[in-house]
Amino acid sequence: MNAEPVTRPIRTTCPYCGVGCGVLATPLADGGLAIAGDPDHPANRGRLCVKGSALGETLGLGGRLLRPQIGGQAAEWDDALDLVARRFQDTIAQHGPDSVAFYVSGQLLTEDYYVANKLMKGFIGSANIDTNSRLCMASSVAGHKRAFGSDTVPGLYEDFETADLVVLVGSNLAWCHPVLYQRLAAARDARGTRVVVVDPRRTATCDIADLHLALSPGADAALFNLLLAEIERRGLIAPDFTAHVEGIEAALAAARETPPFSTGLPHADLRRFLDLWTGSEKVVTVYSQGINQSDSGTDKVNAILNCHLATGRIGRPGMGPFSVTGQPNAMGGREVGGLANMLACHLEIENPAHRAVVQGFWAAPRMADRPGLKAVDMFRALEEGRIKALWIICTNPAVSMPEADRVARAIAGCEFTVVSDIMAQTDTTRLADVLLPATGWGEKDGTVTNSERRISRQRRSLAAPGEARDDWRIIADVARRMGWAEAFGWDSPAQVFAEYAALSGVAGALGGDFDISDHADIPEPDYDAMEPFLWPQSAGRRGGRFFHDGRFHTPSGRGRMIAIRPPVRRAADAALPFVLNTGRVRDHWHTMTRTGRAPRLSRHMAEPFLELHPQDAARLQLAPASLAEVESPQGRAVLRVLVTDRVAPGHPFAPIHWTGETGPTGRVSALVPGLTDPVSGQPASKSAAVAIRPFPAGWYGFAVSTREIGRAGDYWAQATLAAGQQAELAWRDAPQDWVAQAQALFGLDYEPLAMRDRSRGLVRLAFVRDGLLEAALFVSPEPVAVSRSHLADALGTTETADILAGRPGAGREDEGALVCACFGIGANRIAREIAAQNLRTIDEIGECSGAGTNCGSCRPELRRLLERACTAAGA
Ligand SMILES: Nc1nc2c(c(=O)[nH]1)N[C@H]1C(S)=C(S)[C@@H](COP(=O)(O)OP(=O)(O)OC[C@H]3O[C@@H](n4cnc5c(=O)[nH]c(N)nc54)[C@H](O)[C@@H]3O)O[C@H]1N2
Ligand SMILES: Nc1nc2c(c(=O)[nH]1)N[C@H]1C(S)=C(S)[C@@H](COP(=O)(O)OP(=O)(O)OC[C@H]3O[C@@H](n4cnc5c(=O)[nH]c(N)nc54)[C@H](O)[C@@H]3O)O[C@H]1N2
Ligand code: SF4
Ligand SMILES: [Mo]
Repeated sequence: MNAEPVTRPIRTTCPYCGVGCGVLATPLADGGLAIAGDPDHPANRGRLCVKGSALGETLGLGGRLLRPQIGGQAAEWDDALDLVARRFQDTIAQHGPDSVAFYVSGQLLTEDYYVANKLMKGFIGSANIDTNSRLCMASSVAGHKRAFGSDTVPGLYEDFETADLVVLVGSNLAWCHPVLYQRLAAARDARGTRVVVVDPRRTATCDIADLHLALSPGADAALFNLLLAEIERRGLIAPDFTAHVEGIEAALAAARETPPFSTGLPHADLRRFLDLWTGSEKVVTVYSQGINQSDSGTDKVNAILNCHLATGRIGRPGMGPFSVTGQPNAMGGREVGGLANMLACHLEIENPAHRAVVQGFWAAPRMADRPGLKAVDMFRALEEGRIKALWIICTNPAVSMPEADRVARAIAGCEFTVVSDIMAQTDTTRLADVLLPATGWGEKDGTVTNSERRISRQRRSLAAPGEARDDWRIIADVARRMGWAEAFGWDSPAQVFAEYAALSGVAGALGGDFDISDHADIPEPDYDAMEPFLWPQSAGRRGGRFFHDGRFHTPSGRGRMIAIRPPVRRAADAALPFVLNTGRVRDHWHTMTRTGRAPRLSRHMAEPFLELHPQDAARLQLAPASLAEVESPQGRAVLRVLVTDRVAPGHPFAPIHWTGETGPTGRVSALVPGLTDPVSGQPASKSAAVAIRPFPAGWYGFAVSTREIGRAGDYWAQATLAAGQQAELAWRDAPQDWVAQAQALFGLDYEPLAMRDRSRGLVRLAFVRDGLLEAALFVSPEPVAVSRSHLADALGTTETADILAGRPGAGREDEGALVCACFGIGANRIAREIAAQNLRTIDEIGECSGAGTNCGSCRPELRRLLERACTAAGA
């Protein structure tokens, strides 16, 4: 290994969340990349969170899809592309354009997205292209369009720093937009910004909250209606601004009717919120999936926008509503028209003038003239055989779609499925007829747009592995084979971007706000050198904020307030008494195809879990660390029980990251119904009605191995370690012979060291060869009590003397659960340092141990450890 730099750092952008941090990637002699934050990028000014910092660890070629496959066999590119083009052509010829579909992703680059959208909407002549952004941003898009007439985020990140009050609604910013969270936390330290978190769950984000409103799930529209009524009562409606807004009377009337007890909040908390919001002119209301992923998500968005429109607190420094985007290019996808109900450049598919303009620009033979199928309906149409050929690009719907089991069956049953991915084995690639290897982050060139409308370059720093090709090129190659060589004849992503920028100028001339025509026909060197910029960027306009001038994109030119009637909550079905909330953990990204490969990112949360309130746990007789079986009419999951009062009784939480690859019984979207918001079509992924019962585990197991761990038992969840893998296991019934079971798990045929404690039913087996620990399996009738970090650290080493004791021997210390992923520092070490050195602040912990001083993602956890130490000391 040679970790010397071989070239200067390449300026690029992180491929994870929508903060869109600039990254400096330095190619190393050993083929890897050194990763650092780009001090010159306006989104992060040098900061990175733990996922961004660990990018270099996710780039190995193990598991990559390196050649095209047809029917599971390696194939030549020409054969694969010919087959895809022919099957799509034949299907269209026989059954019409609406019998085919593309399901794409907010993780595609703008250039990839533009090409896919052009092919489907202008050339195939159907709008059956939808994106995983339907599961993510659709309600925000629909809410923006209702209120503003366009899908425009009015504000900028710097507003978080200049606001006096920041309200985070349904957003776990600390874990999901960590660098933006750090910017907010720094502003709060510097100038005392008030922070309110609105979330039924007490998340890490609450660490910096002056007020946490643990409202009843789904009660957000009621909360913001109550706020709107309070705004009116206090005379805070801004008449100069509302002169440019319609619908105010109806919205106020609906708000006045909202009963004050409909949020589930204590009166004093509600009062404090109303006082804070109405009392702070400079207020930013940030919202994310707790708002969007709801069967009334669009109404919730408009309930928030109403308050900003009524007070004129919009598009001015330090104030405005702010929808944070999830994926790195969720925003870019909205701009190119990746959703089934949009055209490119914010133009409307249902507007004949818009269609004609785009058709003319593309010289398109057959324009789609009505919206296509939205994600949930698209997979239903697949199930019913109405869609006969599907191309899935850069997303893993067999895991992430609601009713995921049903979606997986529909994909398996489709006559012809193509999947473009970077990885060979995912729950979705397994179902494909044709697999196309794509280049991934670091290997491709293009642009992305972040949450504040800033367009940045992703730049290539590594060669394409194997035969992988760029997504835009793969799609264009298929289009050329379908007979549209000229329209898809680009040679580089720069040329695609130049065409797109030119089209945006045409859209801008129609009055649209998305206009980057300064870059129309951009030459290659300028594209290479492009600096991050805010849109719009055209002859007349440059970045900045929107709507402070009262000019909107609705037909009347006025903004729109919407009368919101919060839904009446349904009584829970007695058979499905729990409302399951789902979301993300700090160190993993979605279906973990990349973050799951980094040992550093896999130790924070190593298996699928269920956060359950102590009352629920007691009633269900679920002990901490036991397993729960969760069932809904759509599916079933088995999850580790984490008993905590961070969640409310009746409202457990489970993370979304585990898959058939990493934890086959932990696929939580299999539990989620295909219920959607009527306006946006976005699924209600945060509120699945479920039943919960103890999983009857007779035996629990924990295994580590220097090689891949085979599947066994009735529960199995795997994670990557620096020296191999670990797995959590459970069996209903004991296997005949534990040694044989262990040998099968590890693919080893020799006798392990063994310890059996018959009174407690413990079996501990360690495979030691030439003094090195190759593998170990610990089993117990109770959840296995062993220091995971101790076994993980001993793996592949000669530190085997005390291995069967399950904890470090004298003179060695146990790290405990990982807290700081950057420096590998565990909870036990931090607790010891706090006690020994009498540490009082997070910064002191940092000075002493390094924890929390790099990316800062673990600072909320450090604060909790400090609090725990203080409580213990005081007790
Ligand atoms: N670490 C990490 N970061 C990520 C991602 C990742 O996979 N991992 N994914 C990225 C993507 S694509 C996205 S979309 C974003 C998502 O970012 P967030 O939306 O911040 O994340 P989630 O965990 O999905 O959900 C946010 C919160 O909504 C709360 N919630 C549930 N129901 C309600 C409700 O009725 N009302 C309110 N007010 N809140 C509710 C949940 O308790 C949860 O804490 O994260 C991005 N960043
Ligand atoms: N229950 C529940 N379900 C949810 C959510 C929730 O909160 N709760 N959140 C929803 C949200 S907001 C989102 S965004 C989705 C995310 O869900 P998905 O989009 O399904 O998740 P990812 O794991 O990001 O999938 C990306 C896939 O693209 C591959 N890939 C990576 N880079 C490239 C590339 O450059 N080219 C190609 N062709 N492939 C690439 C990866 O290997 C991976 O297989 O999940 C949704 N599902
Ligand atoms: S906050 Fe983290 S995941 Fe998001 S863009 Fe920045 S480094 Fe990447
Ligand atoms: Mo998302």
